[in-house]
This record gives sequence, C-alpha cells and structure tokens, in this order.
Amino acid sequence: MTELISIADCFFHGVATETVSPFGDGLINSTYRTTLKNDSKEFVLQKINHHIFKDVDLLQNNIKRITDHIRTKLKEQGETDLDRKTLTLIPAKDGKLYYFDGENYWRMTLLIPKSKTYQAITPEYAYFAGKAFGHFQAMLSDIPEPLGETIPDFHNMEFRLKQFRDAVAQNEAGRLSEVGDLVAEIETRADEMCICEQLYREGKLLKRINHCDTKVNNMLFDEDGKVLCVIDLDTAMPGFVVSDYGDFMRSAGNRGKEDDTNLSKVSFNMEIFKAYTKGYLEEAQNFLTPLEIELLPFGAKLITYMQLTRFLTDYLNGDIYYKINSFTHNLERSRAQLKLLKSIEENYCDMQGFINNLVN
Ligand code: GN1
Ligand code: MG
Repeated sequence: MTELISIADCFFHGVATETVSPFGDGLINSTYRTTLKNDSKEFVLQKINHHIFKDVDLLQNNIKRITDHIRTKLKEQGETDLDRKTLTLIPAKDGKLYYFDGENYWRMTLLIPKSKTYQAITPEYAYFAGKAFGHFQAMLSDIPEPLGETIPDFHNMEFRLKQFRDAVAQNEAGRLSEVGDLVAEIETRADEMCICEQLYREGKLLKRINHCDTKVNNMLFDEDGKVLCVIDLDTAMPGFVVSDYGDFMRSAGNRGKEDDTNLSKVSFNMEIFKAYTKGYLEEAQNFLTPLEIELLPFGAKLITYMQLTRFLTDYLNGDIYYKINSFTHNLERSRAQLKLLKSIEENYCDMQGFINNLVN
C-alpha cells in the first residue's frame, strides 16, 4: 500500500495521495481506485501489463490521440459534461503519459464521477449501449492517421488459430487429453471463422478503428442507464467492425457469466441482441457497408469462438495470459464460451432476419 501511494504521488503536483485500493475486474492490467488528501476528485491508477502491451509508448500515445479526438468531437457537438463523456489521462509529474518505476509501467486517469459498470444489463440499457458504440466508432472514423496496433494481430482469427494449434502441438501443461472434445469443436468451425481475413485480402472488407474489447463492463453508465463513455482503450486499433459488435453480444448477450460453471445458465439473449442492434444501427447504418451489416450476426459467433479459442489456448499453455482464480478457470471459461457459441448458432437465422427487417 505505501508503495502504491508513492507511485500515485508521481502523478500529482502539490497534493498527496490518501488511499489506493483494488478496483474493477480486468483480466490483464491491475487497477486501483485512488483518492487524494483535501481533494474530492478520485482517480484510477493502473499497472500496465507490459508483457502483453509491449510498446507502452505506442499504447499511451494511442490512448491520448483517441481521447483528445473524442474530446474535440464532443465539444463540437456542444457537449458540456466532458469529464464524464470521455477518459482523461493524467500525465506523470515529468509530463510523460506514464510513470516507469524501473520495473513496471503505471498510468493514471480521472475516475468518472457517479458512474456504474455492469456485468449484465437490461434490453433498455443495451439499446443505449448500441448507440454509444455506434457513436464511438463514428467519432473515431476520421482520426487523422491510423492508430498503431497495441497488440499485433489481436483480433486476427487466423493468427489466433495458429497460436491454438501451436499450443495443441506443444501440450505444454499436459492438459490436451482432457480437452479433446473442445479441440474438435474448434477445428470443425475453423474455416468458417476465418472469412473476415479472407474477405479483407480480396479487398471486400475494410478495417476501421475498433475498440476490440467491447465487453459490457468496459462501458460506464449513469444513474438512468444512459452510457457515459467507453473505457479500457488499450486495444483500440484498426480491425473489422464485426469484432466490436460481436464482443458486446458475447458479453451482454450471455444470460450466464463468461466463466459460468453452471452451463444451463449460459444462453444467448435475443432481447439484448435486438435492443443493442437497433441502437447500434441507428448510429452506424449510414457509415457501414452492406457487407459489414450482413456480417454482424457472424461477428457474435466469431468473437465468442475467438474467446473460446483464446481461453483454451491459455489453458493448454498452462495459464500464462489471463488472470485465473483456479487451475481450471480457463477450462471453465472455454466450456462456457462453447455453450454460448452453440446458443448463438441456434438463433442465427432469427438474428439475420431481424437485421434484414431493420435495414430494409
Ligand atoms: C481481456 O482487459 P479485459 O480484462 O477487459 C482481454 C480481452 C478479452 C477479455 C475476456 C488485452 O479483457 O481481449 O476479451 O479479457 N484483453 C486483452 O474477458 O487480451
Ligand atoms: Mg476491461
């Protein structure tokens, strides 16, 4: 705690840190809520996982460019509640966008007052969330130069399958024999799941700035269920729009938890799908291509499948990537994602029909 306080102090001029306590439930970075003596503002301190985000300069510059761009856009649109509608990076005392303590990289942002996160939401909130992500993508559509890839090939399904197949071949943790059924489920869908990369090579599908981690708990809501802003901008980078749409469906559209061990609770919620899609298309229909719109339901399958593949890869590798609560955690996550994937597949025709009706 004293060590964390002295790290937090590296971001503030003339005021002292009072408390630093664990905050949030991210699987990658470590996050702390920070208060100051004699100042009512609160802050969020994060230890950046630099084994995963290897280029911290690029990472922090991306975030600065995104938040500055959004702030300018919001001002142009007449928004006044700016500190609640986008993240505010607090530079370290030396002016850098992070602080390096010789071992770890740290960053600070303003904690958005009177904001809430959810793991599960109602259709009404999903509608606002859909509008918010459509708006987020629209605001970033004219960022001057392409952003860097903070994790190269992050949502590239061909790359994720290669990592998975390497993990199967190496069987590092000796767990392969337990998961034969899951490996088969992944392999039978492998070709179908790589169509975005194929369409991109053929010049039919484009890349846009995406958030690439649009799970529901990366959105802040106000007291009325309206979205304040999108947080966790680490993975914002060029990608396919189906990624962001799909990750929200994977997280908010799941009746159970991402790591539910009670698989009977895990299924796809069509009411959330309908509400989110309606909100999203109200904002995004005018900039999406017909192919992108057609691929939206595929995005829900793709990102759930990708997450299954990534969790199982980590399980096979001996839990080197995601934070875990037990040695079977990544296996439980994989089984829950497979159950959700099957439920999305069952609803797939209805999803396509709903979108066709909306846009025609
Ligand atoms: C990680 O940062 P966090 O915990 O929201 C992961 C996402 C996964 C998610 C699964 C950089 O997100 O890609 O979808 O876990 N982020 C990274 O819950 O790998
Ligand atoms: Mg997060």
